Amino acid sequence: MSANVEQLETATALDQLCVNTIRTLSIDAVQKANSGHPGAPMGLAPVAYVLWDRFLRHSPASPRWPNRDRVVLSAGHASMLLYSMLHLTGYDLPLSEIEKFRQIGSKCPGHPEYSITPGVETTTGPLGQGIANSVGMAISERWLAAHFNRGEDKIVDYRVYSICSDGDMMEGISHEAAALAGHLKLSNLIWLYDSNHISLDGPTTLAYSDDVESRFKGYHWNVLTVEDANNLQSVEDAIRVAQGETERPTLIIVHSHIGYGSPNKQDKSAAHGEPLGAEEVKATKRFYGWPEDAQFLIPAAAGTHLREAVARGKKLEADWNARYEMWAKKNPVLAAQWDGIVTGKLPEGWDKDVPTFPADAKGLATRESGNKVMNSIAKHVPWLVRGSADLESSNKTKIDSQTTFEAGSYGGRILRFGVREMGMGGILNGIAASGLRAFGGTFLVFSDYMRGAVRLACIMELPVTYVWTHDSIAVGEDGPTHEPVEHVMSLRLIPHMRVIRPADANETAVAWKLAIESIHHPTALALTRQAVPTFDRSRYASAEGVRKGAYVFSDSQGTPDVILIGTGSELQLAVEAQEKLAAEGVKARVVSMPCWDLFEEQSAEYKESVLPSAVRARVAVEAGTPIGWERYVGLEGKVVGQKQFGASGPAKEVFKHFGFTVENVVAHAKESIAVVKSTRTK
Ligand SMILES: Cc1ncc(C[n+]2csc(CCOP(=O)(O)OP(=O)(O)O)c2C)c(N)n1
Repeated sequence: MSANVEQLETATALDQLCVNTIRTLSIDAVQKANSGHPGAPMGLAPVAYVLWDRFLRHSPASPRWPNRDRVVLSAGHASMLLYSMLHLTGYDLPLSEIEKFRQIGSKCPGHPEYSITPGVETTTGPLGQGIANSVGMAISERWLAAHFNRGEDKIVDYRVYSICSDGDMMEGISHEAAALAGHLKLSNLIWLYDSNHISLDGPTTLAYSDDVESRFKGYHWNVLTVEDANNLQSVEDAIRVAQGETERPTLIIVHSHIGYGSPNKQDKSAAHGEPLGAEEVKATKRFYGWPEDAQFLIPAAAGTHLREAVARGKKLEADWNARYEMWAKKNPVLAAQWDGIVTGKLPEGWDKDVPTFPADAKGLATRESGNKVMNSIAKHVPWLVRGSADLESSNKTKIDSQTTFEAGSYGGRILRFGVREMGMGGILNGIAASGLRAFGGTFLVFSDYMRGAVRLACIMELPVTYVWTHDSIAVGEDGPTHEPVEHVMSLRLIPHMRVIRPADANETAVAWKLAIESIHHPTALALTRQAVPTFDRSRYASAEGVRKGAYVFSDSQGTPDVILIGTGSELQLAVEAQEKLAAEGVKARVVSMPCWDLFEEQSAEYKESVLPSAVRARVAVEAGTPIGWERYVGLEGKVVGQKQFGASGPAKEVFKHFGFTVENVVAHAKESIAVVKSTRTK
């Protein structure tokens, strides 16, 4: 028997009405889209309801209010749960968008996407990433609080919640992120873990028998359990206890039923990732005491109650604004910094101390020059924080005269990730999404460990900077496991990524400036372990050319016979080859190409001016895979690249062994010239 709406509003307690509204909205959106994941929203609706209704300090009318609590739905496949909450609590997400769930152009895409939907704090979907982001957000809150709050004058005191699932818990990144959160005693962090014992392929017992409670206790977390997700009071009690915790992050293990209320699919993986089906939707609605034919029904009482969040949020924001005004009057210098963080504006003169490096044949490694440049910027950008995955001394990522961010002392700008590259990647995204400028370092070869998070930084257009050093086979003695070969090229493949491989100290300075100026692009700095000469810029073109991705570094007299394109540490080989070829009467132009992505953004005229199409003899020199260079050298061009894994040995010998010599570049140039000639005469 199905109820009518009036009966339902009087007969059902308001809380239950709201919970079932969340459930049925999610069910209907998935059913209409004929695609999506109804099960988790059905099981978790009571948890979301309690969190949003009784705890969350947010302002739906002002989704970016800086002191709002953050909620990260790490189990991104349960996106309809989040969209239902955002719609019902009054965000600018009309029902018409929910009705277009998973359709092109909808504000309700399949998985939550940062900057598409108001109220979505981060893009989730790849399991485990969201919870790592939440750790970055909690770190940011602690840092902002330590930096800006003054005694009783507090402008930062928000909490970070994450809703996560069995899949999140299984992913390796959750281990790294949770361990660090426990170590740092991030008591502002609360994870609500949906323990429903079902994942995509079936029961989690197929592959998962972790004792999650012991695991998190081992990370020094506060662990609480809610035996029944449908018991609103026990969910509320647990969150309240978590909020009272001052020393540890809290994990609330919530036992729930996937697909709750579906007569044939509850507690089955069939409820996980496909619509319930028209008949099952009806049967489920009957179970909830819902009108079985109503779709996208929001009973007035539920709608009104949940939308009270708007007025509450306005009040919270107004109170905060008043606090902020008083605080800003007393702390004008800090207020200017706060403004910079919130608006993304850099402080006046942030780059005024960036050094210009004098010509020096011996030179220095770009990781070294990078450190000098970074420090010259860091002293003017107080909210530039950095981390390294236990490789600070190798990556040269130390910020001078700064302290470590550590448990109980959260004002330091040096983040220590430990040997946790995956966690670092996800945490950096959470930090960047919180307005701080962040960079993280490890060896370039281990960028693979970070790649999932890097890809998300690109999707989210977050200005994270990666300091990836030891950028070629010139790592030397450590051998092939530590020598990147395919990395630079494969990172170039990620849309929106700026991969910059500077050739000398002055190119490194411009590269760092670009990274810091960036608002919408992650930047990868591929830096050398070994010294590279600092070029004499009175003889060669200005390093400002890096801004265009590629530039004519050294031209020939008259039309060149061949163009030599170099990146990073191999530019010097191209320069020396140019001289050798000149001695033999061959005119070569040298192009420095530190960043493909920026070059691609230039006008056709500019590109033609650097790489004239009439000059078809070309050689690219890069100690990485040659695959892809055809784009710039063409079919008649040649690549001095690294086809196979490297080798263990002194760097100079490894380089020579694999053909990174001036002679080899000269030989390839001649070959390319010969190929062009032969095709011309045919
Ligand atoms: C990194 C990653 N691997 C695989 C998937 C595909 N996937 C989406 S949901 C899911 C199962 C998740 O089960 P659980 O987290 O328990 O969610 P529930 O079944 O409770 O909705 C899988 C494997 C993914 N989204 N991300």
